Amino acid sequence: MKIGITCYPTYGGSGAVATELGIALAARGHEVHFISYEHPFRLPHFLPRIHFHEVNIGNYPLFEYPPYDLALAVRMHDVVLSHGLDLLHVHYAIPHATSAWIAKEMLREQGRTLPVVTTLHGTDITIVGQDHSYQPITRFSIEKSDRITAVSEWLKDETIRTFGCSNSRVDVIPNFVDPTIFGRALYGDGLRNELGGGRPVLMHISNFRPVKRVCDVVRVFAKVRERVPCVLVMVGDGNDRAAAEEEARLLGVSGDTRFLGKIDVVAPLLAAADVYLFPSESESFGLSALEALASGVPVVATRVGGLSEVVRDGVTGALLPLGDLDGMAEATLAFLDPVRWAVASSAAQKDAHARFATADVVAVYERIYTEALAQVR
Ligand code: GMT
Repeated sequence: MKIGITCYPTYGGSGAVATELGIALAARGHEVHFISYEHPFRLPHFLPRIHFHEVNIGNYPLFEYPPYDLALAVRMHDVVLSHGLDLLHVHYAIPHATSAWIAKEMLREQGRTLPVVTTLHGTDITIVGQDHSYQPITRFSIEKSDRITAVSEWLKDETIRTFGCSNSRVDVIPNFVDPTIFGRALYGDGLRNELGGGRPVLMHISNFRPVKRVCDVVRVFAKVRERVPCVLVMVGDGNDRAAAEEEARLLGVSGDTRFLGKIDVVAPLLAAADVYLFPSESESFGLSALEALASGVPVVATRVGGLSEVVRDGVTGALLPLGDLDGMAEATLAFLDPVRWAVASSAAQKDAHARFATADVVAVYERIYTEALAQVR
């Protein structure tokens, strides 16, 4: 198949999933065309059967707010025609599903049908889609998609609750992880020793947006460190980084906290961690939690959104109420016991590899594509 994929190319879960999906599809023989404003961050510069088409928004002085969604629709239309694409798969409803619908309507005028598959990732439904300015167009664009997928049962329910969309079928297809990249035994102990100097390593990876509650990560770490010597490694960057750094200073733990900034290749880092901290306010799935589990790292997280579909409470990690920092610190301390850690680490890796392996999940997307093609013919 020739598949067009549109996603946010910069740091973020939906872009990571879309890019890994494109790479996996190309490895299975499909031709994949990424259409976006920048080269996706997880995409190496050359891979067979993968193409990148940049959306150019121009710089016409009248446009204080250049209409990216229109430029994207035009680029989608172009690429579909010039490369003979079979379908478009857009990740994140706004504005990608809307642009895809416009491109599809332009093609219809030319007598060409084009199936559009939309994958909902989370904040497109929970935050952006509920903003009054975007609500009606989000609902419209979701309903106009030929197939809709959501990354968790929770997000599917949330989509139906928020938007109605009762006539639309939503298939749940979870995030996935490559067991040949994320795994404890794939990397040595060198990085763990480098980061912690022999002490346990607590880790958090995100885009440091308010929804991730990065200051809570630091607070939980400070409570744990009062009882057991350990270090905290914070990976990523975003609006709340300065506040988290300040919190570490105020709590007197900045000497044992390292802020590494944005790092694209996270598998070796995760394999060097002992416990992963994920105190999010909302999380439709939690890709980084899955990547941690697949690396044999027990996850201590909040019981929000789709996280309970990913983390098995008491087995592969612990789920606590939002804001229960004492509970998260106690759960972390429990996992730092070497015997408990070994059992949880092995269970985490096995469970993640068994339920969310790339090959299995990508096959489900392929089935959805085949069905969408049959539907529009
Ligand atoms: O929150 C992020 O890290 C970015 C956001 C996105 O859409 O780029 O992530 C969402 O999609 C991920 C991939 O499907 C999910 O694993 C995340 O849980 C989800 N984030 C939220 O729901 C807050």
